[in-house]
Amino acid sequence: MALKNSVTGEVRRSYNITELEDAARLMRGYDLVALNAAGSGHAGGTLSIMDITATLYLRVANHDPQNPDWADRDRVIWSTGHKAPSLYIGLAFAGFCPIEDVVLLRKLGSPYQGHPHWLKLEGVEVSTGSLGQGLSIAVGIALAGKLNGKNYKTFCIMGDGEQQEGQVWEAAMAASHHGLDNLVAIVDCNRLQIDGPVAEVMNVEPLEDKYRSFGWDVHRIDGHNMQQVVEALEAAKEHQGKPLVLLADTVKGKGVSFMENVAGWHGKTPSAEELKKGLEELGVAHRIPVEALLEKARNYQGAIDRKLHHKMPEFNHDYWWNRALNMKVKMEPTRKGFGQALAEHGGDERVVCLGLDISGSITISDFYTGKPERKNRWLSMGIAEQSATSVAAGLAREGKLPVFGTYATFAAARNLDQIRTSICYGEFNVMIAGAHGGVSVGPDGATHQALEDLFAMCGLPNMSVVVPCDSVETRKATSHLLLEHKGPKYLRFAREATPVVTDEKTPFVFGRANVIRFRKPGDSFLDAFETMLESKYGDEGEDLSIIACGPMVPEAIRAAWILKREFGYETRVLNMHTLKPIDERAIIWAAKQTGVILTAEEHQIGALAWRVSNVITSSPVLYGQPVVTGAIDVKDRFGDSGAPWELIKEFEVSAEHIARKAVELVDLKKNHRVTVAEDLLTGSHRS
Ligand SMILES: Cc1ncc(C[n+]2csc(CCOP(=O)(O)OP(=O)(O)O)c2C)c(N)n1
Repeated sequence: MALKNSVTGEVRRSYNITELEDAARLMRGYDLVALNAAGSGHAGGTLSIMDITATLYLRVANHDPQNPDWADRDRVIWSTGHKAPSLYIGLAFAGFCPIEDVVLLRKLGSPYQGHPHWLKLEGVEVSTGSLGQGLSIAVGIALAGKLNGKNYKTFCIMGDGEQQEGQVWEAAMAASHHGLDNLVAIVDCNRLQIDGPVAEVMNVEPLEDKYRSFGWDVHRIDGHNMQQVVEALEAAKEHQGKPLVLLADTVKGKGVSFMENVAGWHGKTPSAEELKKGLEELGVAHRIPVEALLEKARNYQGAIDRKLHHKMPEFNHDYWWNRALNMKVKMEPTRKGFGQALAEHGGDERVVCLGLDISGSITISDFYTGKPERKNRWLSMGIAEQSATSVAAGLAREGKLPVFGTYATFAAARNLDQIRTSICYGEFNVMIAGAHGGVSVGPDGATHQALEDLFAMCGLPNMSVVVPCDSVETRKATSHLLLEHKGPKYLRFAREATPVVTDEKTPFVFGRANVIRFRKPGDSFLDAFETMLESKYGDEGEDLSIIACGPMVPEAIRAAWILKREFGYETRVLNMHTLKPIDERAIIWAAKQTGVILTAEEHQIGALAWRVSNVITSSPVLYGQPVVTGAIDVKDRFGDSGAPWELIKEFEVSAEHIARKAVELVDLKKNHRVTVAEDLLTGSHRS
C-alpha cells in the first residue's frame, strides 16, 4: 500500500487500476511539457517506463511525502538516470514536490537536474546517470535493510541496453550470493538504445536465462498492461527466497504514435507542434495548463539570465561572440573534426572503431557513414566501456589501430584501471576520444560533465594527451594521433559549437605550443590574430601570457582582445593543445619574458595549471625570477544542468573572467605587490 502516513499508518490515497491508467496518461503529458520546456532530454525511455512509475509511486511502494526520509519506506533506485523526468513526475504525483515545478527540468540551479541528484530533491534516493551502477547501490541498500532488521523492499529500475554493463552482472551475482529477497530489479525492455536495436548493438537476451543462472527469480510482464504491472509489483512486495527481476516488455516512446519504436527519439524532445500533437494523442491536452507551465519555465529562465548577467565582469563594450559588427567567428562543435578525420583516414585497413552506444553524437560513426566497405571494421561493443577498453588493447596487440570514444567521463574515468593496465602499461597504440568534455556539455548535468578526466589521463605513464581548441585543430590532431603517433593517446573535445579560431594554414605540431597574438581588429578573429609556432616566435615584450587548452583557447584570445582594447595590454596567448608531453620551453620563455602566467582550462583546477606551475617552479632558468601566476578553471565543485554558455558564465570560465583575472595579475606585477601575498599569509597564520 503506497502513500502512507508514516506516523499513523493510515493510507493517504489508494489508486485502482483505472485511476492508475489515467494517472500514467497524465504523467506522460507532463513529461512531454517538461521535455519541451527543457529543450533537451529523453522522450523515449521516460514514456516506456511511465506505467511502472505510476504503479510504483502511487500504489505499490510504501512512502510518505510528508516524511521523505521515513526509515521504513521502500526504496526506488533509478539506475537509468536519464529517465529522471519520469522519476520527478512520479514523485510529484505522489506529493513530494509540486507538479508544476517539474517544468524547471534541466535548468541551471534547478532541483530537477538532467540526471537525478538526491541532495537536490527529496524523494530521490541516490544520484545516478552513469549507467550500470544502480543495481550495485540497490544491493548495498538491501544489505543494509537486512543488517538493520528492516522490512522495506528495494526496487531498482534499469534499461535493457544497460544490461550490457558488466557491473550489472557483478551486482546480480552479489544479490543472490547474499540472499537478497528484499531486492526487486525491473528492466524496461523497450528493445532500443541510442545506436539502434539492443539486439544489434549488443544482444543481451535471453535475459530470463541469464538472471536465472545468476540465482534470481524471473517474471516477464507486459509493462503497459496496468493490471499485470500492478499484480507483478504487488507480488514482488511479498516475494521471498531469492532476488526477483521483472522483465517488463515495453515500447519506447509509448503513447505518442510518432515516437513509438523510433530509436531517434531516445534523446530528443518534442517541438511545440509535436508537443501539441502528443498531448492530443494522449487525450490530456485539456487537463494540463501547458501555457502556464511554459510561462513558469520562461520566468525561471529570465531569473537565470539576470543572475548570470550580474555575475559577468563588466567592460566598456560587449565582447561576446559575434555581438560586434566585426570580429566574427564561425561556431562549430570540435567533435566534428574528429569525425572528419576518421572519415578521411578510415580507409587504412588497420583502423578499427569501437562503438559504445553514443556514436552519432560523438561523430565516431562518420568512420563508416556512406562507406559500407568499412562496416566490418566497425565493432559495436554496447554500453560496456571497461570491456571495450581492454578489447581495444587486444586489437592493438595484433597491429590494429583501435579508436573508441564516449562521454569523456565514461571514456576516461569509469575504465581507468583498464586504460592503465591493459593499454598504458603495454604501451598500446589505442586512441581514446573523451567527447563532450567540460561543463559546456550542458543540460545533462554533473554526471555527464567530465571535469577530472585530464588529471587521470595526464597521470598515466606512456599516455599522450591532446586537447584541441576548435574543430579544425581537432581534425588535425585526430589525423596525427591516429596515423603517426605511436602509443596510448587521449584526445579530449567538447560537444557544444565553439568558435573556429584556426584554419588550414595554422600550424599544428604535436607537443609544441602555438603563440597567438592580437594584431588589430579585423572582420574576423582569424584576421585579427596571428598564430605561429612558439619555437618560431621571438619576444614582443608583452604584459602577460595566457596559457590555455581546448575551448578555453578561443576564450583566451577574446580576453586578449578585451585586454588590448580596454587596458592597452599586450597578451601572449599560448595554445597548449598538447597537455602531455607539455611544451616546457614555451612556458619557461613566456614566464621569463612576460612575468605573468594565467592558465585557463575547462576542468577542475590543475590539469593545466599545476602542470604549468610545475614547469615554472622546477626550471633553473626561472630561479630568482618573479612570476605572477593565476588560474581560471572549475573550482573543486561538481557541474550543474544548464545551457552550455550559461555554464561557461556560471563556472566563471569565460573570456570576461579571464580578462578580469589578467588585469589583477598585471596590476600585481606592475606595482611589485608581491608582498600582498606575504601579508595575506602572515595574517591567516596569525588568526
Ligand atoms: C556508463 C554510461 N555510458 C553511456 C551513457 C550514455 N547513455 C545514456 S542513455 C544510454 C542508452 C541506454 O539504453 P537503455 O538502457 O536501453 O535505456 P532506454 O532505451 O530505456 O532509455 C546511453 C548509452 C551513460 N549514461 N552511462
